[in-house]
Amino acid sequence: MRTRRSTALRGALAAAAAAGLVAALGSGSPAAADAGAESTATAAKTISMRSAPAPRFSGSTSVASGQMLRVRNLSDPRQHGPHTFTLVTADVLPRGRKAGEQCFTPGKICLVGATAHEFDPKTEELKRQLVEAGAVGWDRRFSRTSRKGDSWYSEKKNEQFEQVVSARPGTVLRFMCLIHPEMQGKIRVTG
Ligand SMILES: [Cu+2]
Repeated sequence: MRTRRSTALRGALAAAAAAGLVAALGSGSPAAADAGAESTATAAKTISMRSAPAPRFSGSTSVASGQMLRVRNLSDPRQHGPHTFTLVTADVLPRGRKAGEQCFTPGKICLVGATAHEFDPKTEELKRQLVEAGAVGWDRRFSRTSRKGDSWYSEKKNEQFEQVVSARPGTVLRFMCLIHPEMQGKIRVTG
């Protein structure tokens, strides 16, 4: 069955981005403004959001606990719309060919994540660009048991955001894009 919800949510996000309805979030966020500053202690590791040939993540496969992890959007929003970098546990990660469609149903990660970002499909407004849970920094994953995790939303090319990796050494942080559930990746946290 074709999911109207999936199409509607994607369309809503894309429309919101095109109309610039949520543009103020990007430029107004202190976190986004600080993101251009270089980390002086240890060079930041980077994960990039890319759109060619298909939406995907690329970049570092390991990062030290306590090190900065930067996420940057190198994708043209007119091509595939906005992206999110969302930490998730393996059990909520969409799998299989139909995973994308099923992701936008109640209780599934895409809808849960969009709700955490305070995205309202009726008004097409996304009120929260950064969802921060657990300790400050990248550590908390969206999971079945504790619903809320760390997630950053971006709809502008060359926009970037960085914060410290607060997850413990030995953790494997899996991540995905709530808008393109097929965009998935993982990064190992070292000591
Ligand atoms: Cu995406």
